[in-house]
Amino acid sequence: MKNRAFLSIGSNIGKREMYLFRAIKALEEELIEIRDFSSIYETDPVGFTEQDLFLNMVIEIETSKNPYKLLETCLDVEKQLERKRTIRWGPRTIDLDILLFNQEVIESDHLTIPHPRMHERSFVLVPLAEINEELVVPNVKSTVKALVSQTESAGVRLWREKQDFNIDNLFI
Ligand code: GSY
Repeated sequence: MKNRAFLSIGSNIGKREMYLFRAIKALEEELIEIRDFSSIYETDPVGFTEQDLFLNMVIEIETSKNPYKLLETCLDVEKQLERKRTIRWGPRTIDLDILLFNQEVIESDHLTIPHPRMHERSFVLVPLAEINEELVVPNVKSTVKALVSQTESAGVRLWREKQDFNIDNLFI
């Protein structure tokens, strides 16, 4: 069975855009199909604020993997991209978060879906709304559009428009 999921991708170390694109390429090599993607946004850091600006985007994927296998794949891709993380919430070459997996609600020791902070993070909601603003976040029972309108999005600025890069021929 094919599952639909949404992933958030972020980077704030080094060649940030290259890390986003390399993550997408690595996911494709792991048999994950990219169905849609957002523009890239430059975003103010949330959590630990004394760090560089992030680039963030969201992708919609299709996969036959279950959510736990998908998490393993995301962690593998982070490892491949030499993710360095010395401080919790601190700088990283790449961060891959599963936001939504079909309309499932999962709360296990290692995995929480929907992502527990997605409904309050404009760096996730703004790019996600670009893909599908009518999508319902099942645990909070709100559409992405409604959540965006309740969130301060001043720290999220369009950096590269979707139409200005070719997901099938990424420059990395
Ligand atoms: O959870 C994702 C990593 N992260 C980010 C991020 O990707 N973007 C911004 N703007 N702030 C962040 N804080 C953390 S932690």
